[in-house]
Amino acid sequence: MIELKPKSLLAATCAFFIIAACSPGRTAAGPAQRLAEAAAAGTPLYGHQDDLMYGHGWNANLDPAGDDLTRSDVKDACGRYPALLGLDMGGIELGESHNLDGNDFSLMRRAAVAHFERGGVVSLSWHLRNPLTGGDAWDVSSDKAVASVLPGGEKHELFGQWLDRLADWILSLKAADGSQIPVLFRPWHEHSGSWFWWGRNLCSDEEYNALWRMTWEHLTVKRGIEGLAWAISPNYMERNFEQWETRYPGDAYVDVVGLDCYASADRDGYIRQMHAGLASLQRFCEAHGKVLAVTETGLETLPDPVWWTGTLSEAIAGFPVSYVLTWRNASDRPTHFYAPFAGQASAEDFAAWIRQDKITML
Ligand code: BMA
Repeated sequence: MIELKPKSLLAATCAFFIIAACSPGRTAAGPAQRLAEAAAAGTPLYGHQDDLMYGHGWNANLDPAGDDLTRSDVKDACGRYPALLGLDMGGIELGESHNLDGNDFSLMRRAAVAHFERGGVVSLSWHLRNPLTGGDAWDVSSDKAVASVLPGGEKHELFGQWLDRLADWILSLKAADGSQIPVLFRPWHEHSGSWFWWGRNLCSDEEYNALWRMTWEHLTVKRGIEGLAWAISPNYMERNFEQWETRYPGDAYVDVVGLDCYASADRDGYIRQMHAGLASLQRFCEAHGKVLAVTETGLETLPDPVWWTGTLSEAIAGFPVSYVLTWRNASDRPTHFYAPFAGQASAEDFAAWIRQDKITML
């Protein structure tokens, strides 16, 4: 959260110069301010999920201690790292050593630190287990899961432990100078759909909003995590997309409002959905003073060699988006990737898009 109250401006300005002078490789601004500036300047950050963890046919987790976190499919393709690194915390709640996609949490910590020290923004999503059924995030067999973790619910205490494990990991993200690394947190995502246990048909408006506020209170107030910015990301829906707006915890709990919307072979359909979704969220952001983003998108397997300049560029043109994140390049599934790698069909076009649309990279 950023709060620019006049009385704190002088202190904030002094802090900025002190920190900036000490840390030439990165900016002092937290993620929310950094993203707001990128949106205003028309220079969105490019983000890639799990970029430093693994890629098409390689995996840093196979030698976590020996890995120096310099490899990236995107860097291999265009010579530069994404400016935003997406990581997923799914599995931390159970105290597991690896997340749901096989990432070693210790290596993820090193990746987050390395990315921050290079000048990047770190964003955390959370595909956490279903606390009521013991199933995964996609287990929608009960519509009582959200209610069960709220105060008075049978899993409330357990969920407090889950939040503490998450908080412990975030609090362990320390820069070289010992300061807390500020991150963007994007929980309870795609809540306009009904495929996660916190989705539309699985809880009421009140329950969803209470879940968000409880998460916020726990991490920000109880555990005192500094510099945490919060992103909410409804998935695009053809019908009644604006329904998501009743599942919004309030302006005090959110910094970034982003769209999750994936492409398909239907280019025009994707562009139409992106335009409709972003126009709606842009209105919302303007009314609520929030920062707009494309929190998840991409075309799986990137078969279109000019997808970046020919489709994505048109899909976001004219919208003040602060960042655009494409999903992960799985190391163990040859057709599950959303970013170019060296020699991939769209690699040259990706580099052209970066230049053409003034996309921020590292
Ligand atoms: C999905 C897929 C899954 C993955 C999940 C969480 O979209 O990539 O394979 O487990 O995201 O990262």
